[in-house]
Amino acid sequence: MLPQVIPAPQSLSALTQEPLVLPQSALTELALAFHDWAPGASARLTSFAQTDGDTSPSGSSAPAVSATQDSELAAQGFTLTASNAELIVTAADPNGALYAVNALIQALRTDGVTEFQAASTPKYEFRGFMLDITRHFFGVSEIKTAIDLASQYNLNRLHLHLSDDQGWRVEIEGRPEFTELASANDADGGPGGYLTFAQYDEVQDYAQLYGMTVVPEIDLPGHTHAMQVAYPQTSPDGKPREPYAGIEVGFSYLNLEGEETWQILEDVVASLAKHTRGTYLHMGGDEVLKVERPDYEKFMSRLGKLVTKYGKKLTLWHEGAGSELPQGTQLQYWTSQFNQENLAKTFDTPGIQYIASPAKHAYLDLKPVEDFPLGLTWAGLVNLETAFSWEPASAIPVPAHLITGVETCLWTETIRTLDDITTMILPRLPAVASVAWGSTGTFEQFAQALPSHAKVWQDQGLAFYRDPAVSWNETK
Ligand code: TNX
Repeated sequence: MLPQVIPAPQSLSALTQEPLVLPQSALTELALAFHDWAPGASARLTSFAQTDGDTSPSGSSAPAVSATQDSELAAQGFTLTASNAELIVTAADPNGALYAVNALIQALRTDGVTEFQAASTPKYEFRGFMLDITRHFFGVSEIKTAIDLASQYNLNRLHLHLSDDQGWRVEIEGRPEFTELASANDADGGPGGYLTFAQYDEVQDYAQLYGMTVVPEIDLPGHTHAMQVAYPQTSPDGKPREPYAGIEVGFSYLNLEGEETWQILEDVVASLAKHTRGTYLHMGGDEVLKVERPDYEKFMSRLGKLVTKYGKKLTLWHEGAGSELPQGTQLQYWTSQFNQENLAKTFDTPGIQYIASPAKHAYLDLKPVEDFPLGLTWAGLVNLETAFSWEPASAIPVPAHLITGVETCLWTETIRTLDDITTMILPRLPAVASVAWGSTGTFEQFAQALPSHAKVWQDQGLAFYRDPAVSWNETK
């Protein structure tokens, strides 16, 4: 049997029909070979070898093991030869090494796997997962589980939605009111919470080990009710506000020109830039329904300059298109409902890139079937096949050469627990991850690979959805 690897490598073939049997010592030796240059690959392989490694005596059958960095390979790419005589990895960089390890571990979890070789490189440099920790707060432990799953399917960005109407979720230097006054609330009145600087750092450490860069989002100038609970002076009417526990969107917006608004925004951007290791800050820009377009664009242009002043690059939802934006801005396309008329203005502006997150394929908060207990339906249903079978350049009205990434999003209006999170992202996250990687396999092949993955989720106690397109018979 060929290894059931997701995302499917562009090249994967059996070397022989011999079963692949690697002793634990070979895996440990490979982990050691990664140790100095690919710590995430090393850590993941070490923990796999300890829990699942074949402990049969290695004896004379131990394969020759090597792991080398090869800068000739395309970024994040790898090659892997796994036979009973040789276990050889070459990788462009630490991410490529991690993705080789992901493939190897998935192969060793495939029943009756034969000796094989694989080679693969990602189609899109940017492969993201967004978690909304605002509508319902999720802390370090749930975020780490999300990082584990996303990085096992070769995603390399963790976008955290950190502010919205319902709550403010990260500390800001010099502005303690954000977390003191505006974080103790969830969408249904739950207890909320926020990340301290130390916790934000802990999340970044863990993400970095597993090849993921954190992209923090503060959503402006709409979705700002929580900010106005903390700082009423940022509201158009300046009046105090009570915490909001509903799930409506589009009602809140800032006093766009207020001096105090901009003093507070400057503190927010300065603090976020200081504590964020990655290049990009996401400043939102979506669903600003009560502001005139020229005022919106003026605000966005000023905000872009502020982000530049603090040494970072800007990401916005695609409503930002049409504003004057700094070089290198990323626009994240999500729906055909807004701002289609301004997209083309960006196509000739040098240095504007697009991330494809079309809701009708990539939003994992949408229900997979009508009667699903969790999720929303505003952009239709997203079943497993819908999440897998799409082409970014056809799914969004943007020229292919401007699309540099794919991101899948989990909004949490109806998501309250870790089980809810994993039920929504498993197995659809691996489906969108396959699109982001540019896997060439068919949906049938993908569906056939899933049961061996689901067995692992089950062993780890992770809830998942048994989409009817898959024969889940390997699992209970
Ligand atoms: C639209 S996606 C939103 C979010 C909601 C989501 C629910 C986007 C940029 N805005 O505020 O949570 O739909 O699917």
